[in-house]
Amino acid sequence: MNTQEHIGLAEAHSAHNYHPLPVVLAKGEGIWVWDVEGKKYLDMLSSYSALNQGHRHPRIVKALVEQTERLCLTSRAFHHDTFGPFSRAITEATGYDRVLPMNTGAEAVETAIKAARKWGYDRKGITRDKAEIVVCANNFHGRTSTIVGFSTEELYRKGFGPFTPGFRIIPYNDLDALEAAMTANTVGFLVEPIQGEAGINVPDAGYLKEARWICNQHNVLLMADEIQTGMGRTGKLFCFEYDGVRPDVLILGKALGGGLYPVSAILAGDDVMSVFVPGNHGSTFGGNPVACAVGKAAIEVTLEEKLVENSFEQGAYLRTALEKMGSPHVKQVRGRGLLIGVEVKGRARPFCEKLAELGLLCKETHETVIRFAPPLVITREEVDWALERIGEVLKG
Ligand code: PXG
Repeated sequence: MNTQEHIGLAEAHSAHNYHPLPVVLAKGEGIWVWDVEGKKYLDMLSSYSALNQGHRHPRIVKALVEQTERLCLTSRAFHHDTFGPFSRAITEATGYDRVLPMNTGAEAVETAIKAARKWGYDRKGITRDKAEIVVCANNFHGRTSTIVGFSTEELYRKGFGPFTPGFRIIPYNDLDALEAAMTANTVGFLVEPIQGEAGINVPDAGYLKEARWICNQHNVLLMADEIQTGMGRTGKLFCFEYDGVRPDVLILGKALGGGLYPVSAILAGDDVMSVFVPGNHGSTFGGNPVACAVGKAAIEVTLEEKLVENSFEQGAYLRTALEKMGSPHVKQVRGRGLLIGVEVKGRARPFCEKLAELGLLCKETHETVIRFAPPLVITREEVDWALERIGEVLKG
């Protein structure tokens, strides 16, 4: 089947909850993908940062294949022999006491919400059902009905109510608003270190550091959603490191699955994680043998192949080069590491469509921002290859 036939088939038989570029992919390797016509593209989206290690990283594929040939699923009713090694690898890599694995990002966010609420009741003595969590305007934390309930994006919410109460929305990057939102019932502050879906919004330097201080003053958990910014994407293993702070709850997803399997998790200290007791939270597939094998390999590849350092280096190079282009279409270039947003004066989609024709895949976010987020295995020469095409599309 050709491109049009594939698209036609999908349109005929699936829900229309996406508006993809008209490209049908059939193969991927490293930073490259090929469509059904055999055309090759550089993947500068990386499945919204889930492909930090690149497509089909051999070591991660090997871990998955070996595991699937041995044991795939046990449920958490029994122990399995990949769970402990994964748990140790991720807690050692992050410095947290404990991990609670789930599958998708939204599930991990839901887990963090439940942890914070229960911590508030058990440890702070908050009156039953009164716990409040502070979140930011323009957040993106996933698509469950609780999570879209505290979104400020009408498209995400409209028609999906009634919503879960207990959330207070403040402007992003506004510390006075955070201080003012704190009440005796506040249990957590849920925040993205960079707002990816809102258009790669980078807060002021020190924002998380001050937020940490405010949370400490009010005995409130700082919960960082690093589903998109984590695992080296922003040039540090975690974006919160730029502010020299440590969140109480770290939320991971996307690239924890090594670009080939859904793996998410929350990490926290004993004090928070001990609110969970047998029976009050869980998931059939969370922490399954394949997920654990893949998650462990994903972390090892990220650290051992120095993807974090490469993200920092290539990110700085790409960003500087984009700024130096001095394109008349560009309003601002922003981001950290290899999470870069180019805000253009008009709509971003036509630029993305032209780039796709030239063999470079990327996606607009929030109408006016082109997101450049290639796999972290990209080399300097490959960044130059991308820059040539971007230069051609952004020139006057
Ligand atoms: N938090 C952040 C910061 C995210 O970027 C999620 C949570 C939710 O993860 P899951 O695995 O539940 O999708 C995200 C996801 C899409 C899409 O197609 C998702 C994201 C970005 C762009 C598109 O649903 N981010």
